[in-house]
Amino acid sequence: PVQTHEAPLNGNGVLKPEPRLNDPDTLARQIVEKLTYSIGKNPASARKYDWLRATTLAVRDRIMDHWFESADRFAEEGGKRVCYLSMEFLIGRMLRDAINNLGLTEPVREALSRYGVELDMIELLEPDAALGNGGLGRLAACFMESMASTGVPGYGYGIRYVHGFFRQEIADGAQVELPETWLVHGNPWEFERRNASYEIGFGGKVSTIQEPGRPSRQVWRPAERVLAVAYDTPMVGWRGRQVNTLRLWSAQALDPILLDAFNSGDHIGALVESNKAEAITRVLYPADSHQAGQELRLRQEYFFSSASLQDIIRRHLEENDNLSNLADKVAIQLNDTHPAVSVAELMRLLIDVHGFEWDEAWKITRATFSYTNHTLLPEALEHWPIHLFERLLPRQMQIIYAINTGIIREAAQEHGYDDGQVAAISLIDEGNGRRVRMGQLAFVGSHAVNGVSALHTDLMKQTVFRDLHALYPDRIQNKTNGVTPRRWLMEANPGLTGLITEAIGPGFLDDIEKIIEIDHLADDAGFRERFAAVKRQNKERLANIIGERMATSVDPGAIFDIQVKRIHEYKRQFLNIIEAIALYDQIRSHPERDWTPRVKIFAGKAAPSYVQAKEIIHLANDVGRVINADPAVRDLLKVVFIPNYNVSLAEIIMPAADLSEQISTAGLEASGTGNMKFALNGALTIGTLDGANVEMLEHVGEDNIFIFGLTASEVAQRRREAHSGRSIIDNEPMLREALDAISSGLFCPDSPSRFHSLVSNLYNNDWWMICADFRAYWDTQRALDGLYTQQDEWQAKAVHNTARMGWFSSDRSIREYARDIWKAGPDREG
Ligand code: NTF
Repeated sequence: PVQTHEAPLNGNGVLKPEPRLNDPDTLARQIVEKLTYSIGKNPASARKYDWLRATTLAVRDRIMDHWFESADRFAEEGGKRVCYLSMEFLIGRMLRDAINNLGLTEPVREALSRYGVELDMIELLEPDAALGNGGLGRLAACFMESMASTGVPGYGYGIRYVHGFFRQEIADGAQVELPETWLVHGNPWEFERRNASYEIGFGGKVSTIQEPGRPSRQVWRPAERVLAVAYDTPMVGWRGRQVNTLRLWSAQALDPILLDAFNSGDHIGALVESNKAEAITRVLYPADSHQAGQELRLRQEYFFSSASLQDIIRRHLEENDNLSNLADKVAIQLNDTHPAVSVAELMRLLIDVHGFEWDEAWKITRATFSYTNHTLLPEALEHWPIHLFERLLPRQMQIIYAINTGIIREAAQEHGYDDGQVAAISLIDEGNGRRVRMGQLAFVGSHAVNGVSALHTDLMKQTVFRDLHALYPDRIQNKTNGVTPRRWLMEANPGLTGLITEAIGPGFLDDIEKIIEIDHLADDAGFRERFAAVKRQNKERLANIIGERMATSVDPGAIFDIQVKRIHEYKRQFLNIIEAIALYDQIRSHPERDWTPRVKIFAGKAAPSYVQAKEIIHLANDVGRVINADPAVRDLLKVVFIPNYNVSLAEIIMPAADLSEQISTAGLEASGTGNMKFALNGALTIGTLDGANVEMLEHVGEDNIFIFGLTASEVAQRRREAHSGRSIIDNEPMLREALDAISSGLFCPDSPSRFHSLVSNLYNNDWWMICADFRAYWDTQRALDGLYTQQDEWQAKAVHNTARMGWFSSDRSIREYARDIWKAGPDREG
């Protein structure tokens, strides 16, 4: 049949396109059409990148139809919408995800092959959308995909950073940060929506207006205004059933140029305002688990919060008479405290702009918001100096004081709180140069507050939010994280997906918990062998990349022992490196023993200002250089640091792991999500009882996961006792020798004292329990060495891991949020 592009109009004059055909012929024709008329190339002259763009545009056309359908359906059903406010969306590449979810992977592959173009090659040219730092941002991306896949009408709101997460290079072993430029060639996935733009104010004054016969009201006259302009990206759900919207805000000056200044010769001054405005959305702050504390960061937070709320309100008023039923129609999830200023901003909009009384505004606000906490690290908790807050957001500051007064009065009058208890729940930290505590603000402004794993939620109740939890005992609940099986199994590991489909049919693709049906195949030698063969292929692919990028050859027959994540002291890459050095030592001293070959692989970025984390990267590289070149280890051990860890690299690494390192100091990793991706792809975990590892243990069973080390409460106990590493080091020769080797400059002869402070911290303090956990870690690693030589046993455990990870799907997380917090989505609406 001939596919025409003349789309008929329906009765209302709305374009009703014919459904596009998805066969390779039609796709090939349309891709070439895009190449010709949108890119301006013909197949003969087109470069790979042109094919990528043409393919993206052809796929995007197909998404559009589903997108409009979803939007029409939500509008018709009038159900509740979920708005996910997040400073970060760490999406990665989008083409493979879109065509996978639309069922177009094979037809597109076939269509391109007719022109001698390989889908797998052009996919690699798409830049990662790296609008996030790590776990928190990647979780937001998994949640967007899962909302679209489970039928939740979800809207992501965030910032369209011009420069996403920095590109990492390693120069002489050290991290170098380079700007990331994902938008330089344009972004074919996004649509600019000039009609959805809002003014955002900063600074200025608040005055009280008293009109005769009316209550007084506050009017904020900002000194500065910028424009927030929306860019929309479609988020395609599984089987394309639903397409949701990710709306990212870009800042622009109201006047692009000050013509008066320009005409009078001040060419730079004429652009000052526009530069200042655009600076707001220029760069992603690269600090993970650490509060940035800069004014620009607070501007970013308020900018995207206010724009999102104005947008939510405008849409609500298009469909409803007024805002009193806002909470019935919209649930707003605050992803960590970065958008917590929204609580004050919604109050301002309700009271100052829409004429609500305080009490009703507060009721609506609380009923609308909910808040997810992602870390307990004190250095990560956001608190802003009052003077800065007041200068930038004077009206919001007034509102925060008023909220605080209400909460404190309630605590004192109804619950008899004394001064000490009041200070603990106050939104204002008086002890620390007077600061606004954003966690407290998010907590009191929300009807539900959640942690991201069972352990983390318990610790939230006992630590950061102990006092607020006592005051509002029903507010905190747990929502254990999950990962999307589309990106992290189907797309990242087509080999394993194919094998599972052969074994149990495709049902698990629609309901990942059905993957449990392969569990009994752990006993089937033939299945284990095929499972191991898939792993081997994935390891070979990674080995090739390591060979190409780093000129290091690694043996795919060795254990691939992998730790990839942000570099942080609490994640303890240092412990892993020390174990590598100890092993190196032992292999050299006992060449006669039967060592199991291992490749230790690291990747991850350090915050540019985090000195210790950068030293750890340097150490990993220095140690790798020495060990990999030492003929005495006979390739029994390799240490590799792969630069520039990002989502695309993770998609190659996760399926290639035998062993997943999840070794944070217990009590400090809120959940972890890499742990889930690895296990889903059949890696065994060596880990502490931390974050979601605890629940993984419950699901996979204690025979199939390798847990070691102090528990969270033991860590807390040792810290109270001011534990130091010295006595442990004195009694543990392997540890001592490894540390001596580092201190001696063995790995850094050019600068022997490079790692002195890293090592002396262990002697003096051992805050992260590296010495305390070393022996247990070493013993567990050696047990794993032994197990690896029993391939039948190892592979059976690997199969159990894959089979039992279905529960860790972000579809399950999203269903729980929808049911317990948002009261939205298909289950609720029937
Ligand atoms: C991270 N937090 C936690 O460190 C991880 O354990 C967790 O899996 C993810 O959040 C997702 O919940 C952060 O990234 C931040 F920024 F809050 F520190």
